Amino acid sequence: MRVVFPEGFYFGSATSATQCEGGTEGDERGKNIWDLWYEEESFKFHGNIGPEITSSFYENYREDVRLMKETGHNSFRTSISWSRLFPQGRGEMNQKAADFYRSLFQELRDQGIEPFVNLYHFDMPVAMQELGGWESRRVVDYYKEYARTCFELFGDLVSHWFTFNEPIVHVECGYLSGYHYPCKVDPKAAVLVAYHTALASALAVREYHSLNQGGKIGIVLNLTPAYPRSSHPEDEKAARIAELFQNKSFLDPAVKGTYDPELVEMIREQGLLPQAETEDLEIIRQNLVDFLGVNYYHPFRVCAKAHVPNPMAPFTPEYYFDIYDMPGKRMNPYRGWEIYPRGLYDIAINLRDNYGNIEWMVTENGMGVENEGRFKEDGIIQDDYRIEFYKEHLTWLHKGIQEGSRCVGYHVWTFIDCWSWLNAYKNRYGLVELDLETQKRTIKKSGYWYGELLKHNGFE
Ligand code: BGP
Repeated sequence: MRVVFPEGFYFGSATSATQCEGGTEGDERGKNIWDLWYEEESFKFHGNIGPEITSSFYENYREDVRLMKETGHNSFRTSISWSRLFPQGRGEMNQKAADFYRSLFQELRDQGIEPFVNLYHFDMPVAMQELGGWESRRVVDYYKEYARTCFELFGDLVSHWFTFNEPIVHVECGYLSGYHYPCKVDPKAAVLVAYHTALASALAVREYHSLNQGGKIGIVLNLTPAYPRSSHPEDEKAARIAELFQNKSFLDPAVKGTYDPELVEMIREQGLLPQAETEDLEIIRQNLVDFLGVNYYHPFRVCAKAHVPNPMAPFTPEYYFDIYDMPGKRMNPYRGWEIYPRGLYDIAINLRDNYGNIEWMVTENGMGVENEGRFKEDGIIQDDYRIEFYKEHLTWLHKGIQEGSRCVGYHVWTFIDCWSWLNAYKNRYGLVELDLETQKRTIKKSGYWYGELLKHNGFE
């Protein structure tokens, strides 16, 4: 069986500024919340490794773009670091940062690699966090100004933009569970942050469209399809509610300009509904994305709640459902995530049938593995498990495309092993291995396989 993708399909990989760039003395970048958190509580980061050096992409990008060519990239996603470009989040711009990004995007173009550029990947500038971060309506406006500056500075080189990466993550991790700075447990703030983020995204879309640069702008969402334990009506209800919080909370405003009334009602019932200005709701309603990025790693299995929730405990969406631990599920034990390639097909069909068959692409899919050095033979990591993982996901994606879903690309996470937030360098995802000590790059077996994938626009 041959799996062949449509002509012009985008193959490539994704990374983000904080996870790969690092920096140099005198690069004049400002700090973001990850720099700050690491200074305050470095013990929380695996192996005590922080974001200062990561994969030294800031210095090595030229060499790295050449490696992209070798590993089958016709496209690549990264993000701009807001605090690198504006050390204070606004006001004076760091010219060195502007030069770096221009030169990177130019280099990609020169090598025939289409840049996909994201404006925000979990990395709030410290100066903006001090103003309240996403809890603050002012910060939403500063983000809008930052976004506009990016379009003006780089819009001649970049024609695919994303406003945010996985916005539900900074909501949940930053304001419900303590896995991202500012580590608050404050459901009311979480809802406000979610709403402000959707508004900020719509404002960036509006700015971009007003400049008529001819490209496209979207948002990257981690869509984790919710599956019920059984067909019992209460299990099915649990899945529907999980879907509302996990997926529809950002998908609906971005693609349809609306919020699902059932979700709004539940949030109201919990006393968490923010004060929304009519004008702001109108901005969300009118400024829809042109296309969608979808990150997919694992499904979400849920069931009806077994116990009445503690009425004193701070609200989380799990007030309405339990996580279902399905017997025999296939696991990536290093990351603790279930592997379920068919999920990608279900996403494709959902977008086709319920979201106007919007154009979309897979913006992340991948497998993080711990201690990969043990798979090294003849100096190359033999990551056959990763090749299998990609093949299975691509096969299901392909089926979705054949059935009419408008998916235009597939990006793996990630290009070179990168720094993964609290997990730092524990799990490696790259097509290219990084030696942390020497920063030497070595293409893995999957990297060579990916090169062949692009050449044949598919695989056997
Ligand atoms: C996604 C993020 C990425 C990346 C990836 C892998 O949620 O967009 O930034 O980190 O997940 O997950 P992790 O790094 O937590 O293993």
